Parts: sequence; C-alpha cells; structure tokens
Amino acid sequence: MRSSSKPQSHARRPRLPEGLRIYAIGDVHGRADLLERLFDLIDADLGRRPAPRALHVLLGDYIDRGPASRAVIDGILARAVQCELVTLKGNHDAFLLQALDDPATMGDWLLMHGVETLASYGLTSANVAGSRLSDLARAFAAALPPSHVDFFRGLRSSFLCGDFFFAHAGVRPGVDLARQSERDLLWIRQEFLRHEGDFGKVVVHGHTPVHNVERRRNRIGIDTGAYASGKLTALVIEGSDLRVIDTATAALRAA
Ligand SMILES: [Mn+2]
Repeated sequence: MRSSSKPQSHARRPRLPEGLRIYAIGDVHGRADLLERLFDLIDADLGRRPAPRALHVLLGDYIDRGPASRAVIDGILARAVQCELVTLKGNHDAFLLQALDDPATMGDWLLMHGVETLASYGLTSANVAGSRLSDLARAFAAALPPSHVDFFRGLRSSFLCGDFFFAHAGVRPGVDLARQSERDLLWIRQEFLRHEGDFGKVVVHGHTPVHNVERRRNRIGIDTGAYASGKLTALVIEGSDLRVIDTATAALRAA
C-alpha cells in the first residue's frame, strides 16, 4: 500500500521510453583516437547487454584543439552506417559553418583553435602562410569533402527524448525548452550551470569540462575534457538507469 507521506525524494525518476538505450557522447575536439576507442567500448557494452534499440547522441564540438578533426568526422560518418546517431552542434562546429558561409569570419574561427582543424584537412602553415583569411576560408571550403559539408549542415541544436533534453552547452533558465535560442544552446555557461531549479527535463550537456560526470538533479555534464585529459565519456541512459563508460578507465560504473 502506498503511503501518503511518501517523501519527495521518492518521486518518479527521469526516464527514457521503454526499450530505448541512449549513449550520449561528450566533446571530442579532434581526438579521433578516443572516439574510436569509445565506439569499441560501446560495442562491447552492446555485446554484453543487447538493447532493443540503441541511439548515439553526440553533443557536439567534434573539431578544433585536437589533431584529427577530419578523422573524427570520417569516424562519425562510418559509425552512422551501422548505428542510429543524433548529432548535435557545438559552438566550434558553428564557427566552421560560419566560415563556410561567410569567409570574412575566418579569423573568429582561428581564434577558437580552428588552425588544427584546417591542418587536418591538409591546410598547413606551409600552404596557408601569407594567405588572406578569406582566401584561407575558400581553400578550406574546397578541401572539405561534400559528405563533411552535409554532416556539418545537418547538425541539430537540441534533441528531446523522454525526460531528457540534450544540447551542447545547456539551456537558459526561465525559457521554455522549445523556445531556446541556438546561441544559448551552444554557448551558455554560468547562468545555466549555477541554476538549481527545474528545467522541465534533465539537461544532458557538454561544453564545460569537468573531471568526472557531473550529475545534478536538473542536469548532467559529460564533457570530461577529452582533448587534454584523454578521457572521452559516454553517459548510458536506459529506463531510469544511468551508467558511465569512458576511455580513461575503460570500465563501467554507476553514474
Ligand atoms: Mn563547446
């Protein structure tokens, strides 16, 4: 018999629809090596615990900082052939798109470590030295394979599933999840991170590096700074259960 004095902490836990498992993956930032390792760990997990339907939700910032942005995109495109992927847009990915659409903004992207991404597409200091930024942007557009252009143009700014809302950076408190601006979804930090109230769904996000998965009542941060730490993290959500897989410990544990 249910007690009428059931404490609030026993309230219904956030959950996904029955039969669905999500692997949410944090900021990759040019570390194709770690992404490949994480996909292997996910395959091993699926082998041990088959799921009726498994969805990868990648939280964006695929490029910049790390050395192998091009290989990251190749790896994601190859994965999409075998697995169901939702790919979200990060602020770094947005700079790339902006440079494609408006070569005059190339300088903004370079300030965000875009030079590593250019190098991964074969635009090295040797062949870009002395180039005007707009020439560099055009050379990059010419070097980008059409499948990669389609990938970047197809990125979504958010994804809602069950009681979870996925976005690269977070959401603006007080604004309905359906009415968030792309700028907030890709960029927001302290106003979101410090907010202790309910967002309507549990927000799963990257963008702000943490040593370990940061699990709060209203949000879960999973950017473990792979570029510098070597730890790329996947949050595994199934029903109301949360688990963590990462490339540093290569072990499964409760979140
Ligand atoms: Mn970011």
